[in-house]
Amino acid sequence: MNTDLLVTGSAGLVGHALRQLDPPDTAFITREHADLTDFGSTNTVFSLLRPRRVVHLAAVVGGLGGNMIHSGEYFRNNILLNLNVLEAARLAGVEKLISFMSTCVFPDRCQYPLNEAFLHHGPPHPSNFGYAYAKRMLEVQSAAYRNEWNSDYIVAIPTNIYGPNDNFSLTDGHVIPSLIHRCHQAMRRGEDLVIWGSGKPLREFVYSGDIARLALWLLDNYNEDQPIILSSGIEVSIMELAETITGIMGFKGRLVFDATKPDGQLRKPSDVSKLQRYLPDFEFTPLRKGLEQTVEWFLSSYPQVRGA
Ligand code: GFB
Repeated sequence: MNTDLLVTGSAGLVGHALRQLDPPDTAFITREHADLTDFGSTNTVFSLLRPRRVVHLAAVVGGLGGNMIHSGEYFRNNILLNLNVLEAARLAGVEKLISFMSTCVFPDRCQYPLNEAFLHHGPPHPSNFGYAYAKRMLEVQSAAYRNEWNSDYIVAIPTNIYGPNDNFSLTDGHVIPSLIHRCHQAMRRGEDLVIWGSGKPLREFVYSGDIARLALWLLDNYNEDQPIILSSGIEVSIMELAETITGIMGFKGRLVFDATKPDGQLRKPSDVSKLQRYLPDFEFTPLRKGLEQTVEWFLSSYPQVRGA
């Protein structure tokens, strides 16, 4: 059976957004279909489906909290599943494969704005070094395969992605889903809303639906060796983010900043010039609109959400 497109990690945040785009002749696989940390299981699913193209989303991810606790698990499982997927794709004769890193894999001490060429110019932030080094090997493996076997493997580097069907865990989730979940709890219990750190860090957030659209576009139009950063380039402080979320949800209580929790990187602005060269007219979903859609999905799905 030859499918046109295989999407790994399709039960996650971007996988959910890709399903909404309903690409034709697409196999959406999840960990129920294959354990991608096991090569035999990975090779079996690729041999059966023989996809022409692959969007490789499967990853073991977490927010700041999860990364600080699970550096060994995140390194091991991400190295294994990336090694297996890119090798099984090569053996199955896949024509094009896109995989994903994220801007937190860049060096902690880096020239700003982050540029794709800086990827290996120093160690990542200590809070997520296990995940970051594993993810950097995606770029190395893609380049090595292109060099030896002419594999058309490309790598995208989104900034912080958010949206429906995210992991809403209060401990392992990223900031947006964690704050939406915690705000919902605080409203029901009449409590203050606790926010980690100082509220001063800046982040660039990108809506999952935008990444899904860009992934399909890149599959057909991008084949450079170097990765490409996917971001609007617009920074927002965690304080401002929290105020926007509480405004959308109608929270009237106090915002409390828990200084015992880490800020992580204070900022990681990215250079979006490469993407703008390729897609000068691409319109990212404005943060407020993306947050409204994410809150609406959360409230209509809760408590059947990941990490509840
Ligand atoms: O989303 P987050 O965990 O990702 O944290 P990173 C972003 C910022 O939000 C940090 C603050 O400054 C946190 O201190 N924050 C405030 C919170 N309240 C919370 C909360 O309740 N939960 C969380 N998680 N943060 C990620 C990497 O780093 O960057 C991922 O951990 C991924 O692997 C992503 O690569 C792009 O931006 O700090």
